[in-house]
Amino acid sequence: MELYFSPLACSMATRISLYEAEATATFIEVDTKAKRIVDGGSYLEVNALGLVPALRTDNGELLTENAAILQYVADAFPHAKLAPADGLGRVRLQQWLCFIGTELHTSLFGALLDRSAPAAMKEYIIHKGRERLTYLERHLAQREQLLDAFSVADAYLTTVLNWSQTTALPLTGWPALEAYLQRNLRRPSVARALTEEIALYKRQIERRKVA
Ligand SMILES: N[C@@H](CCC(=O)N[C@@H](CS)C(=O)NCC(=O)O)C(=O)O
Repeated sequence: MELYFSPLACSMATRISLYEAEATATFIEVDTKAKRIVDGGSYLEVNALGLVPALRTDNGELLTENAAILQYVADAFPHAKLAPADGLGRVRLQQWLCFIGTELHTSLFGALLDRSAPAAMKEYIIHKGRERLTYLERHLAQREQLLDAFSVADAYLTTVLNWSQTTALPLTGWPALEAYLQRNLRRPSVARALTEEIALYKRQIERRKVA
């Protein structure tokens, strides 16, 4: 399979999941600002929305949206146990994937990372976001991971919470979230993905300077 990704973006959740499964995949870097594939070609021809991640399956199907791609990866590599096998467990996984995607990724951290968003809007977003983080804090205060074991939802949440380090919303007021993040950053799959993507991110910054 081929993963279209941008360094340190939400697509890193899929890279982490692939590493958890020890799966082989081709990683295709995208400049989401320029909407170009770094090695050449328009990314809009792959995904008309210009968003990462996108995943090309071995059968040639193109999948988009984190929640869908992550579940596809979990199902493709069942030995990695990245999604619960029972019906209710799968619904709980979807519940968390939706929560992360809508309440944290897009409407909170995604908006805070948007340099063009007005300051007053960011203040309002932080105000609303605090409630979401407190809700999550209560859930994680008694648990190591979102469900009974590390799942694709944790790969996604770890990726998104990692952005808190560069926004005006550090996790200092949420000790369970901070502990969860630090614990997962030490997982081999996460540490490997992060090391590789930080290096690619630095190269992306250099490339943009000369462009
Ligand atoms: N709903 C999408 C959102 C994906 C998304 O926001 N991707 C960001 C990176 S984290 C992106 O590609 N941004 C580029 C842009 O907004 O043009 C999903 O869950 O996959």
